Amino acid sequence: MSAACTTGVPAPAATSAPTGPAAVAAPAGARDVGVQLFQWTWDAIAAECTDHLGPAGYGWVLTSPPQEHVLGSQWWTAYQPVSYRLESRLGTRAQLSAMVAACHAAGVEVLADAVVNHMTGKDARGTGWAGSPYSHYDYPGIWSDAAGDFHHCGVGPADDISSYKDAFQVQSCELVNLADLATGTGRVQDGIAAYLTDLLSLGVDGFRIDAAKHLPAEDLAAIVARLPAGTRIVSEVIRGTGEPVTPEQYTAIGDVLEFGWGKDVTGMVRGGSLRLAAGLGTGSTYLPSDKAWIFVENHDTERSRSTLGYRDGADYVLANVLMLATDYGRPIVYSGYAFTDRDAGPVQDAAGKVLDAQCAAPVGPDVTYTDGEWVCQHRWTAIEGMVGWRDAVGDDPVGDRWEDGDAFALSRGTRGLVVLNGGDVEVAAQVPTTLSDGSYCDVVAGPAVDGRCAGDPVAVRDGVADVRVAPHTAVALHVGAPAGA
Ligand code: ARE
Repeated sequence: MSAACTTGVPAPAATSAPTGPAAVAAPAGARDVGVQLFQWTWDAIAAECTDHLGPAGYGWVLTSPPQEHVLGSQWWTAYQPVSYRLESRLGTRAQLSAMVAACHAAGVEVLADAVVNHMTGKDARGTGWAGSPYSHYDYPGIWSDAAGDFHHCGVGPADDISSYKDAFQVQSCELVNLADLATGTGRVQDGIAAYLTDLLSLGVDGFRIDAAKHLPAEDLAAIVARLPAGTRIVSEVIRGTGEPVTPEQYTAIGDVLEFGWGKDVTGMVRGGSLRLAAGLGTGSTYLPSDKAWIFVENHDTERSRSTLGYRDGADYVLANVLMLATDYGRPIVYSGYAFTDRDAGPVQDAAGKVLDAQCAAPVGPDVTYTDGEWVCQHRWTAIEGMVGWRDAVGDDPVGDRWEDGDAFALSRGTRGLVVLNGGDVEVAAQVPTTLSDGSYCDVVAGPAVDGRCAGDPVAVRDGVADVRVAPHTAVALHVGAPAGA
């Protein structure tokens, strides 16, 4: 974990008591788990920080893009900026500011999705969400073709990227017709830095740089150099076979999203080959751990169905358990809404404002979600339990690994043990562990209530855990959750 990843916001006082006298406080350096609350309004994120994210131990939240955008009901209108006014269908500037304050009070940092590579992809004139007029290459008072603010690569009739194997096209042509900013000019760099600085002035802690692959790394570096030192930056650079623009080119600027992890864990879990989990994050096609942010899915892979998602139920949970258990990279839990149509936006009112997210009770892998319903993966019992597990193990490295058929286990120092079963039959096993002797609650099954574990307590004797793991589930023990308290 890079130093820049350590949360700078003080953790709130624990709201739930540890489960027993032997419970051990979370070590320093914990709370590194983030959650992408896709298309959540600012008001809903504020409430979620206070009521759930902070108490559950999430360290930070990634929002959807906050700037003024084109009109339309689809989710992706957010990725077509019209101006940098902080007025969107997710909320106003005042609501955004209040959300950041509420999250910080709950010990949760806020990262905003920064769309800085391009403006709109609309060929016709229009008006944005906040009333700003625009045309494809003219954004009054901000950018214009006359000022040289846009690239026109001259490749093909529409200036669109036609080959990702050509770095010039990737960084100077248009991504799906989106007007491509000439980020090499000082004028454009100043304008983008001013937008990001405005967000920082509201307390935002850092940024996901959308479509970073499409900005030359030196242009992005010049923009980031205009921001205060320590601003958290994570670049979206998807590794593509044989492509000249690579994630490694962006690691000097900050951290980078590692798309390979979600892809590989998907194949592994779908194939029932959890014993291969030890190899996740190793090898030359992975970013170094201290630069990598990992996720099972994001809003794009959820729609392309290229990774596991909420519809995959138990397998999706297993992948999330692995992500939260590993010491490779920095994990991001994804939380969105149910959909059938790839383009469908979140539920909106008649004026187009997104309605505040509501998490129905119960939420989880066995619930059937109807279109538009908030899936609230971050509140699923197993995922929330593993966020607490990760906070308890802190920076302890992966120690012992164990495998048997479809089952896989790993320890994190002397603080935690996870045993996963990717197969179709129950696993009953004696798993070596460095946890001290005692009886532990399985936090994947849920939090202890009145001192009673939600699942079967697990005994550890002489460095061996005696576990039973149902098919396609996991058992997770940590020092902060002893049984029988
Ligand atoms: C929409 C319409 C288009 C229309 C356009 C302009 O769908 O038909 O032409 O508007 O009017 C999102 C949506 C897009 C949407 C866009 C703008 O996904 O559908 O277009 O918003 O509203 C590449 C990029 C990567 C990018 C992915 C999607 O490298 O950066 O494509 N991901 C981010 C976001 C997206 C967002 C954008 C960028 C744009 O996460 O949500 O788009 O802001 C290989 C390559 C990858 C490539 C991938 C897919 O794997 O290696 O680099 O990713 O193929 O092409």
